[in-house]
Amino acid sequence: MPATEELLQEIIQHYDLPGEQLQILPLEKGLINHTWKVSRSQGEYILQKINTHIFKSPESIAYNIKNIGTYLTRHHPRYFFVRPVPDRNGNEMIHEQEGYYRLFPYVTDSRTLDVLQSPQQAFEAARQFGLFTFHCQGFPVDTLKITLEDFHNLTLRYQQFSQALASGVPERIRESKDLIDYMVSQRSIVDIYESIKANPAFQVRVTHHDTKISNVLFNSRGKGLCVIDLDTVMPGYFISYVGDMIRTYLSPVSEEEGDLSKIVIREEFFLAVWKGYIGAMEDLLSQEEKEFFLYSGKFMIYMQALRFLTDYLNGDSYYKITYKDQNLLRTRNQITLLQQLLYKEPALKALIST
Ligand code: GN1
Ligand code: MG
Repeated sequence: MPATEELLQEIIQHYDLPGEQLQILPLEKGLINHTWKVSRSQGEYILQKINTHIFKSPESIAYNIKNIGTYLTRHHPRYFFVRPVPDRNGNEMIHEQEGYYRLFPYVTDSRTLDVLQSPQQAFEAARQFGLFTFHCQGFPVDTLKITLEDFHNLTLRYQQFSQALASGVPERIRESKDLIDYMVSQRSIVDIYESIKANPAFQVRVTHHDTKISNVLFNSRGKGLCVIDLDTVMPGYFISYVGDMIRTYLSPVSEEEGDLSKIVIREEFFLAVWKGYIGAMEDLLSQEEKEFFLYSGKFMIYMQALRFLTDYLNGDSYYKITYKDQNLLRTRNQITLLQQLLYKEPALKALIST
């Protein structure tokens, strides 16, 4: 539920902010949380309401961000990290009339991108995600709270898919037989994930888990400034980072594209992700982890295809849809992307072999 103007004004009263209150305007960014821009005579802010249907424990988000913020301020004071503004009582999250809110300073001369246009932007974004984990290296990762249980647990996603095959909408199961068969045929991607979990060469690190391009702030010269939207920061593997960048930065069209011929892998964007991420994380990644750079793309694309297909088979209960069979189209889209990646695998591997 969007909040009323009155309620928003009330929330602002929790803070001790300089200047007079001028305006609160909605910012149409993001599908999950509601966001507003707060303008005062001295300074601007971003106010955000957490979506508690998805994030059942908003306090966990606040807890993680506060601890990471404190750690970064102490150990890497020059690393740019946007912390929520504390209210008069020092709280970084406010609970008001069933809703949870937080306020961020608006970073001057910053902007977000909705669509990735150049390899340089891919490089900058990959670098910022890498730098975030790099600077969190000494942070005790086990103390992070889990804000979304089993978020990137591919084993569980496969189980949910199998469950949907048993209890989903029968007509949909019949109609999507070719897609189901394909997903089953690629099950080895899950087996590899399981071997990664059992392999000590793969470290669990502080991981952002949502590398979409709009989660990076850029300045007017196109330089990456920092990562934002830390709600899904949890312990994780580097394949979650690199995988979702491969999934969302390499193709010129999004997961919503129905013309499958437009789904292609752009090699120069792959190379940019490699250079940006490895440039920041080189010293922390094991040789074995680096060898799974390309696998991480298969991991995330396959997982996303599984999640869309599972949701379709279950009657569209998770992802927002605006037309019938949208989740089926998204599944086809992601399967095509996976096939394109597999097709290009030798060329991509050659690009990054050193
Ligand atoms: C959801 O809404 P958005 O784009 O931030 C989903 C991601 C998926 C993505 C696919 C909490 O994220 O895991 O990759 O859709 N987030 C959640 O578009 O399920
Ligand atoms: Mg989305």
